[in-house]
Amino acid sequence: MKKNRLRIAIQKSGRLNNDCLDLLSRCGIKIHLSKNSLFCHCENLPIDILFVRDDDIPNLIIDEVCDCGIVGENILFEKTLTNKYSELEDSIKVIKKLGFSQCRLSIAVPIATDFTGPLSLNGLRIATTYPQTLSYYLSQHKVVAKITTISGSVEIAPRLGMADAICDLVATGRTLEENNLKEVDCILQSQAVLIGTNNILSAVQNSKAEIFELILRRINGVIKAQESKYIMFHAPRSSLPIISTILPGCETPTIMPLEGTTDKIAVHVVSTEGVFWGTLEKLQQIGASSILVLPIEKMLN
Ligand code: PRT
Ligand code: ZN
Repeated sequence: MKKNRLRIAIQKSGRLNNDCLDLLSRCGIKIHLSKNSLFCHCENLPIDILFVRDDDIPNLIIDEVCDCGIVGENILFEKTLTNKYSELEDSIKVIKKLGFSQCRLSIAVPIATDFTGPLSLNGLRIATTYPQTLSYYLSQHKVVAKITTISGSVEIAPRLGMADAICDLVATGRTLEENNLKEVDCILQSQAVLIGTNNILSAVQNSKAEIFELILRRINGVIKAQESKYIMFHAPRSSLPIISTILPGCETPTIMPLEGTTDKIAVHVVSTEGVFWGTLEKLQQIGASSILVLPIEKMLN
């Protein structure tokens, strides 16, 4: 059954789940979700989805139970240090950064604690769910501290007297603030990544590699579309040379005549970079009007 169907592991529930399902759906992967399903047959492509805890995804790929999966870089880094480094390097490849679930793994201490650098952590007890990454950071900075590994709610450890500092994921910083903690050093920046077995992209052509390449092309298209905008506006014909300097990342614009005038044109462009209000105001300053910015749903180049 496994042979020719691509198996993708994603988180069953939690912060990565929605974005993963959304990405798969944007890639045209149709699945029928039932509440407790751990395994799902894709209806329109030779793909199966496995729903698991995020921590299990790297090992499922190392063991070749799955061909690829989506996981946070924080988990991958911790697993890299946990497994023998070369073993993981030999069997897993980061194929694509996906841009969602951005966060950072940071050191935080109670607001009243002085912190002048990593050496301030000497002799302290630090609570974390990432003992390997923390241990790596401490040894890099030649700090000797006691690592207390706990599986959740790390941020309350200092209040409970269990730890003097923590090493935990931070996104907005609100959780730290609510627990009277301050972020003092960032160990690792993280986002969701598509990982796969080392041979998934190898030259050996088989139907699995083909389906993987198709999905990868679609993922690239989805990400490019998310970053891009379709911009339409009217502008004086004479301003054409400046337009491309105002809108960097634009493909060659489509120029159309406007009924009843020869000195004004309609311009349609795809901008592959974010379009900010300042950019639109600059267009307005060179005489552009009726400016519309539209999202792009799909993009194939
Ligand atoms: O059950 P399972 O093991 O699958 O899930 P989990 O409980 O281990 O992970 P989950 O769902 O909480 O997070 C999955 C992944 O989302 C993480 O491994 C990160 O890659 C990513 N991610 C992105 C985050 C956050 N942002 C995040 N803010 N993971 C956790 N947090 C927590 C953090 O631990 C802290 O408690 O949110 C709090 C801080 O958030 P802010 O916004 O207050 O700073
Ligand atoms: Zn987890």
